[in-house]
Formats: sequence, structure tokens, C-alpha cells
Amino acid sequence: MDLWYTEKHSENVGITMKVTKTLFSGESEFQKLDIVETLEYGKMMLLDGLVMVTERDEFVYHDMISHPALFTHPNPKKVLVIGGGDGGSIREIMKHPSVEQAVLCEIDGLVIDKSIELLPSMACEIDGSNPRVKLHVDDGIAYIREHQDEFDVIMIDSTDPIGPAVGLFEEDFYRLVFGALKEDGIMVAQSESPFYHPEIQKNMYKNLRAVYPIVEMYQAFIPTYPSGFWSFAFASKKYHPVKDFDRERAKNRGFYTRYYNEDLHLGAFMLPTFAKENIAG
Ligand code: AG3
Repeated sequence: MDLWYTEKHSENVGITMKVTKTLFSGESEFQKLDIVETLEYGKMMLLDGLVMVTERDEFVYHDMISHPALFTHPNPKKVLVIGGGDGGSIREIMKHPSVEQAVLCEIDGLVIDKSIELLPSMACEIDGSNPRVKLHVDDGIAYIREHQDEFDVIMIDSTDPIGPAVGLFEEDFYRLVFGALKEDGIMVAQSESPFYHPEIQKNMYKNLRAVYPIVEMYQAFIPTYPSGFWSFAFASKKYHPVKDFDRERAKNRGFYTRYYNEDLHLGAFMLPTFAKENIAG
């Protein structure tokens, strides 16, 4: 029997992958979680039926949610990830020797547990083996409220703005994140597909601009997400991701990144016209 999984990207379009095995299928109090084995993309995690990560292309997302901010900030020491229970973002953050502590605040403990069990290539730094990493199973909004003026970089590694993630796209939340950052802090958030989600983007960037003096969008190629053309929001109190970028420092980073590099850092902030239009002020 052939088994295929489809995530619908619009009413009439979707992405389909051949599945060889279901490794886990269950439900937490927040959402439905499935981890399956696919033929071409390795293991794949779905939340409420939406593709979160696959082993084959997660390197793109996790490089790009973490390294642009960590190479723009001159000395990131304390980093917070909201969401990101698969651990991929923390894995990349841990490559930066300046980082003394990374905190993962994920609302759903089931996502963390199953990632440690079934996705060790991503969860390798959240399995308790790294003393620089702290885990909190908690609502990100509640956590941020109690940790003001603390972080150099905060990453919002969320799902789409439906279900438990809705609040992570709102102005009030961005204001709380602003407060949780030190005076030169940077926030990054996954910001959906410029091709399929212009309305979400318009709203999200408007909300960010109401709070941060520097707001830029950058892009990455992620084949298993809607349209493959994905984006991130860079919101900052002081440092500009292009003007304040130290190319030499990124070039001499001393660790391997399969997607990110010092040229791409700059290139990623160059946007096609339609994407600029989505978020025009
Ligand atoms: N974050 C998921 C981005 C949204 C994907 N959307 C979709 N497939 N419709 C992934 C978390 C990885 N750490």
C-alpha cells in the first residue's frame, strides 16, 4: 500500500510526500503531534497537520532563524527561544561560543519529549547533556512577562498564527519581548511565506514597527513550507542587520553552517518587489 501525506497550502494546492512509517501520533492539551518517516525528506514532524520540520531541509530554517541575529549582535551572551521544541534552533545557537546561556521556552512538553526520542539530530542540545541550555515548559508570553531586561537575542520559533501561536504575532507580545531584551537586543521571528501569506505579513510587520526602531524582513528557501519561499522578521533596538554586520566575523566563524554564510547574510535581506510590497509601511 502507498501512503502519502498532504499539507494543503491553499484550497487548491498542497505538498505531498510519500510516507513509509508513522513513528508517533498523539495529542497534547495544545495540539496534535505526528512524526512520520518519509521517503525523500527523512523524518518529518507535523503539528495540527502542518509541516514543522523535516530532517532534510531543517538546516535552512534553523540556520536562518539563528545566525543572522547572532552575527549582527556583537556579543550575544544570553539567548531565548520561544517555541522551537524540536531543538533545532538551540543546536545552532550552541555553535556560538559567546553564548553563555540559551533558554528554550516551549509550551508543549510533548513536542520536546518526542523530539528528544525521535529527532536526536535536532534535539541533541536539549536532552539535558548541555549545561548552557535551560528548558522551560511554559507559555512564552507568561515567561517573557517575568523575565524583563534579560536577553541579548530572542527568537520566536513558532508555528503559523493559528492555535497556540496566535498571540505570538500580536503587538502586545512584541512589546513584552522588547522589554525582555537588553538595551541593544534583537528579536527574530519566523514570518510566514511572502507568496502565500501577504495579509499575515502586513499585520505582523505593522505590529513590529509599532514597537521596534529597526524592522527588516529576510528570506530563505525552505522546500517543505508553503511555496518554498519563506521569511523571517528581524526587529532590533540598535543594530542593523546589514549596516552593522561584521562580515569578517561571520566569515571566520570557525564552525560549519550548511546554509548560512557571510554572503548569504547580506543577500537574504534583499527582497523581490512583491515581498517588499507586502510589508510596505
Ligand atoms: N516552525 C514552523 C513554521 C511554519 C510552517 N508552516 C506550515 N508548514 N504551514 C517550525 C519550527 C521549527 N523549529
